[in-house]
Amino acid sequence: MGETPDRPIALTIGTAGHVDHGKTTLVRYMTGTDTDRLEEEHRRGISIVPGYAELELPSGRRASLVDVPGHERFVKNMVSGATGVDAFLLVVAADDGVMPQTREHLDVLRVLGVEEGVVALTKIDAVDDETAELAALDVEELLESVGITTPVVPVSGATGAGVEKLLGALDALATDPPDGRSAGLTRLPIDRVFVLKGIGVVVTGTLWSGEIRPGDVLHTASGHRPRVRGIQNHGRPAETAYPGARTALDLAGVEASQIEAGDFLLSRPVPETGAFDARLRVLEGAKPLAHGARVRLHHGTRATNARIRLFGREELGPGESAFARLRLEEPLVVLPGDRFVLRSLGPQVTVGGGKVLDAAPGGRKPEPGWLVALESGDAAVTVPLALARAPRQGMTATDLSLAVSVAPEEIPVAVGRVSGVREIGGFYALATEVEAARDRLLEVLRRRVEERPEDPWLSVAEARVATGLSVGLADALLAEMSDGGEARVTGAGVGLPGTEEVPPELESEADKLLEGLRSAGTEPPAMEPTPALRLLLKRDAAVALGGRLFASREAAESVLDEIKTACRQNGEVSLAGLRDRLGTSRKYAQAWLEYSDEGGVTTRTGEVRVLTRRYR
Ligand SMILES: Nc1nc2c(ncn2[C@@H]2O[C@H](COP(=O)(O)OP(=O)(O)OP(=O)(O)O)[C@@H](O)[C@H]2O)c(=O)[nH]1
Ligand SMILES: [Mg+2]
Repeated sequence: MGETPDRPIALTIGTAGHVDHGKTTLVRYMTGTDTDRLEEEHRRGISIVPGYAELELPSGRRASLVDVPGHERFVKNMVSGATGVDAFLLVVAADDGVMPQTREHLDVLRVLGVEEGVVALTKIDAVDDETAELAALDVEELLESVGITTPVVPVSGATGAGVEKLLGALDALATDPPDGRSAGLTRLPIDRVFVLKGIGVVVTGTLWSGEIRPGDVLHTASGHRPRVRGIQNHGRPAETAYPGARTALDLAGVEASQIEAGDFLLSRPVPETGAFDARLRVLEGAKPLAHGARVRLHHGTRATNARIRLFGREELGPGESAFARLRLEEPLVVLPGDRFVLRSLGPQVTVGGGKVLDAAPGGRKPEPGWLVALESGDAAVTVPLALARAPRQGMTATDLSLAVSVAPEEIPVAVGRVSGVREIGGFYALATEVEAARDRLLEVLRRRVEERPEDPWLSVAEARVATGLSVGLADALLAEMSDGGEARVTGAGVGLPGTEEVPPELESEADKLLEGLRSAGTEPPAMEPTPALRLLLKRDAAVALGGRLFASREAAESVLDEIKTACRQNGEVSLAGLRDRLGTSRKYAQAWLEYSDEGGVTTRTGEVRVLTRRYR
């Protein structure tokens, strides 16, 4: 899709930097917007919560600016503001140089995977050249130590010196929307919820992935399903919210009390998780992280306490990384590929973070190779492993994309390169499992024909069970076997091709048997249910009495008529009475009365039968 004039802003730049270094001043100079909205922020002269402004770049492109607070007490708000940003604007005051939150913010950004950005060396008007140069060196050293190469632009938020150059540098940033964060699924981490008079509940956030349009019904983890009434992007109505865009949604169908900052809005329900496996990194300047340590985990716009489980090691040293499990004290909506930030609980400082690999880990520790495969992102390895973890279930492109972190639309291509995995009716499954299921079903069908030639069909439910597959995958296999002429599948059941006809030998055997039953009349023979007899029963040409007695349908009708007549004449019929009427023995009369009771024609009262209400 090309650039359309109305396309809302989808590039979001987050400020970063130590308290009082001039972030808000610079944003105000560049945008005309005062991002310090709170009275308290003005009174104290510091930012407390993230603020938002729209920035026009020299090329005419526009970007969103998230202006975060620099005070060490509000790093948690900075983390929440930095979630979902595409690039950073690190602000360092030339009169102060690199300070603790300069480093910490840069750490947070790196942990979040935001490695692209520009540095503004500000307050340049307040220092002499030498001081400015020293500060610039200080910044360059910091950038080098973390492996980030980016221009350092001297500016002043007071005089506007250098701002043009800064805007040019920001304009030069790549603008790709956020990479593969579970594309296909819409996720908006909410940073603000408020009620507007005459409008209703409004939420804001930086859209992580997917698109939102008016009329969309979204989901929260708590089961609410708000409908999007309207979308705004920096105060202007928008038809679509794009990934990376600052987004305000006007919601129907949800109360302000049912939704809060920290929640995600999702295009479909995603289960919350209480634990996930990840690649965990400890920052170079941090203390070691011990197995079992409790930390503060920030994800999206939410934070919770979590405990670290290291696999087979006691601690993780500064600058080290390893696979680990994070056990959350409150569940989160987490997906593979998501970034998270860890801060220590004692002195609250950023100590590390990582990338989620498995959001639904099973067992006490991951199977060998599973996390390595997930981290490699190589679908040729991850897809078969993911399928093998849920044997015979099959997975849709959506299921797979969530499990192995490949966009759903890329799954067909990815799977196409994987041997041993096939697509069947919208499911992906291990080819060996599908073939084994096909063989099992054919075997059960063949046995069925042998054992019950008169009724060689399985019900659809029986056929599904015979495959041993999940219902969805079984149905996909049945459809494929039907298309391929391997099986006949109708609403009535599943059979082998050709089994729709009763074999002629069986047909003639049944004819002969029926003749016999008819001539036996009201004195039906006792017999074992043969295929021929079962065929007659199925066709309703014969009926079963108790004691393995079988009679023709005509005989049964005539006896029931006899019973009804007797009852209508005498109000009741006794065993002896029926015996005499039929001119038969007590044994048969008894069997017929029971048959009549069974069929709901009569009911027993004492020694006699009377007609049920239905036949009276
Ligand atoms: N001389 C001069 N003063 C500046 C400049 N930029 C900011 N200031 C002053 O520095 C102080 C702090 O500026 P802010 O813009 O609020 O700093 P901040 O980085 O947003 O601070 P927090 O959000 O609290 O971290 C204010 O008194 C500003 O007037 C500048 O370029 N030159
Ligand atoms: Mg500020």
